[in-house]
Amino acid sequence: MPETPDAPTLDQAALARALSGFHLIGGKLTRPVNGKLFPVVNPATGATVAEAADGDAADVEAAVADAARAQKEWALLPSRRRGALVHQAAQLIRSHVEELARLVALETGKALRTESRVEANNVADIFEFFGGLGGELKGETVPFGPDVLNITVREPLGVVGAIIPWNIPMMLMALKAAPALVAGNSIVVKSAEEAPLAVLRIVELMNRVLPPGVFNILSGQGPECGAPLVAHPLVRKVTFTGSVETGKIISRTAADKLIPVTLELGGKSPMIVFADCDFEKTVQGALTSMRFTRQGQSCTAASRIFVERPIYDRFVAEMTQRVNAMVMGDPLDEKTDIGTIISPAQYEKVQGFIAEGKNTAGAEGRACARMPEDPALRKGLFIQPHIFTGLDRNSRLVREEIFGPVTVVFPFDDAEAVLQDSNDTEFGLAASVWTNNLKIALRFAHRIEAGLVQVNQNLVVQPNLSYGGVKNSGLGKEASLESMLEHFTHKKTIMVNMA
Ligand code: TXE
Repeated sequence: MPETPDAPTLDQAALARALSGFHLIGGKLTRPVNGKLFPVVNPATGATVAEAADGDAADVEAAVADAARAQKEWALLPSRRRGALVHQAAQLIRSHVEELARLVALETGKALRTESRVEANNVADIFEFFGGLGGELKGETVPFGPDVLNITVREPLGVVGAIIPWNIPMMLMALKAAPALVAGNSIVVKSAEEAPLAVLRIVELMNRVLPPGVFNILSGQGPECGAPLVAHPLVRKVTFTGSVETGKIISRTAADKLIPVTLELGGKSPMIVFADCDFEKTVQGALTSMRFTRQGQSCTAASRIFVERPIYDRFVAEMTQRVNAMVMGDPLDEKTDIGTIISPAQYEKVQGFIAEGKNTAGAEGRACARMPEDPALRKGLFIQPHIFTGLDRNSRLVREEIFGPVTVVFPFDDAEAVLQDSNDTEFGLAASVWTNNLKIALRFAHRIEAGLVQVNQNLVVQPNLSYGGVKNSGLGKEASLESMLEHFTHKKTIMVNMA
């Protein structure tokens, strides 16, 4: 059995093999009870890079039992001490950033320079940020007269079950685990089938500092491993990022147990561009907002772009030219801007949308950027970014989350009408408005139905800013002190009568 290295390694293939076949339960790398494995495939080459533990209810039972035991002691530590330990563990992530970036690039096909390295750094930031918040788990005193002491205290919920997806697996795990742990909960994560390795390595590294049993991770399929985790009676909170359909299934199970859930689901985010915008900055903003570097596999991707008519043609032409200049290729090559789609299933889904757009009368789909020519990438799941114009507002490409490098662009003439169009969606995750008119920017910021509206910028999630959607995009918030207090603790009231 290959051993996992202590020191950071840049040999991601060897690390992937060393992590093969394990969960991490109770501080130890553990084999699945049923002995089953499933392949982890590099989407850029089609090669199997590792075998992941194919967990089921028996592993869930073991992990939750350990987590429940460990949580009792963990909750008794002073909260600043818990924060300090999480912060100390974050330093191990920091020193392994390059290693983690290469490992996640290998399993997800996300380009190292533009995506995977950024994600790994964000993970260290998130654990450091929440590690610093241990002292903020404060309660209140409520005046009731001189002989009565009424106080509230923040208590952890118990064992948290976290189900994560594959698009930014490390960061989405960190946004759940960091506040959950600092608040005094223990956590059992179920990783995504497509990306189980880098997250396992993070949990392994952090377990060198944290007490055994507080931070556990399982790999496996959704129905066989994720569902029993959600249903386990000792799991007292579930936090999930993924599809709307799975979010609803998880919510139903949680409702039967009467436990709280946090859901981060899909999006169809509008980007609204007024003619008075800073043109250069805005075109560049369209590229980043659309997350073309992540093949558009982002819930906040600007997948509907509305451009005021006077600059519409110029905008589409300039955007097309810039996307054309992006380099698609080996995710681990520093020259690469755009890597691959995650899996054959997602590849087929995205190609289906593109074919539908191309077959729509009156629509034009511009395929941008050159497909890689390297024969080693022949089986890679590369899809050229597509910019569609001329589509009907009711087209599936306009209404459904594609989760691929496909955006649709519309001209507009009337601000009120474009506001209605922006809100004409089941989703409400993010939006951006690009204008130098503060009055318009603020009016849109207030009236767009979304959890996050950005004006003249598009930044990725910040650990200290609340993040989460409305409508079918989810329930509850991640990031920020508020997410820790509201979603990973309950407020207990203590009344002392001294009369
Ligand atoms: O999602 P799933 P998939 C959207 C995006 C994408 C679509 C499908 O549109 O095309 O969802 O992606 C686990 N009980 N997003 O199939 O199925 C599963 O094992 C418990 C947007 O990957 O929701 C994985 O760990 N768990 C999104 C996780 O749920 C279950 C990111 C996500 O898988 C389960 C990803 C069950 N019954 C996809 N079934 C975003 N908001 O960023 C599945 N899982």
